Amino acid sequence: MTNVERITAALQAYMKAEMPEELRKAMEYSLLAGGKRLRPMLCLSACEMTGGQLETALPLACALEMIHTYSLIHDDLPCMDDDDFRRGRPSNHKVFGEANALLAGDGLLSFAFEVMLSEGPKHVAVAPRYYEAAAEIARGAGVNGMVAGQWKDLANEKNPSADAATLTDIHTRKTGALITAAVLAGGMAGKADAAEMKALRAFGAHFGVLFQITDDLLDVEGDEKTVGKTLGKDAAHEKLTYPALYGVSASRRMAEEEARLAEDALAPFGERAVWFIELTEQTLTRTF
Ligand code: GRG
Repeated sequence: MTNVERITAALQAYMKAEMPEELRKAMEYSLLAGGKRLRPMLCLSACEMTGGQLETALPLACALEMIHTYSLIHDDLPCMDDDDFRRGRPSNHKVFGEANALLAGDGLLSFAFEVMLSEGPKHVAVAPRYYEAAAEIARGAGVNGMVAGQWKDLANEKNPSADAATLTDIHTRKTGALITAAVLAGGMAGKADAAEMKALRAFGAHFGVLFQITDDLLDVEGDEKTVGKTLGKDAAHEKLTYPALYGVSASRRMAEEEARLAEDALAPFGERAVWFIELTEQTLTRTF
């Protein structure tokens, strides 16, 4: 079984918990619709790279994917980005209605914390920093992380005076914070020492920017079928993005520079970082 299959199997198992059937359907519709499973993979891989047990990181990884999926459902709502397609199928609110989509997102967010916290006692003896990892995920998702980034993103639509510092701040929070939390949580579930945690943080920061720049570029140059969502929306909403501020070629060069910095940050791990290096290279040329 690959790690992506392990994550999907664990998500399916968690979703068998008792809850109203219609709510389960709405949550599963988006959670089990595919997606790259990037954040949970970062978490599991950081745990493995730092000498930890995969089972310890699995509840944290699943919680990351639930939180990420809730953010996508809410982001697609008409009151936010108003997107009709996500993960290659109609957005959650198109199928279940706005109120139910809102609740499916709320359900995934709260269930993420239920899973992380209720699984803790099983893992804390082998991973004493397990709850610290859960707190890191909460910070990444929360009021100074992803939620703050989304807030600032919406506040800066159609803002002609928005500058490079604002762009960096928005994306460091909106995309980077949960990605960084994923690798840090993996390191805490593993046996990362202080120097390795510092390296993971630096990798997360640069990889997060790289991921966001390539996301912005896909919105300009990607293929809708392959990406699985409506493209060209950033320009339509007059969003502050890398291509809008710097142009496509300069954005591509910035992505290459962030990839180099992300790979440099992995130096302390030597050969053990091979999965992260490959991921970074693939992200540079990703088509979805
Ligand atoms: C609603 C609080 C709240 C936050 C929303 C995730 C997000 C913040 C907005 C989505 C819009 C967007 C394009 C964000 C930047 C990059 C990003 C997070 C893309 C989606 O993540 P992927 O590519 O998606 O990992 P999959 O479907 O593969 O999991």
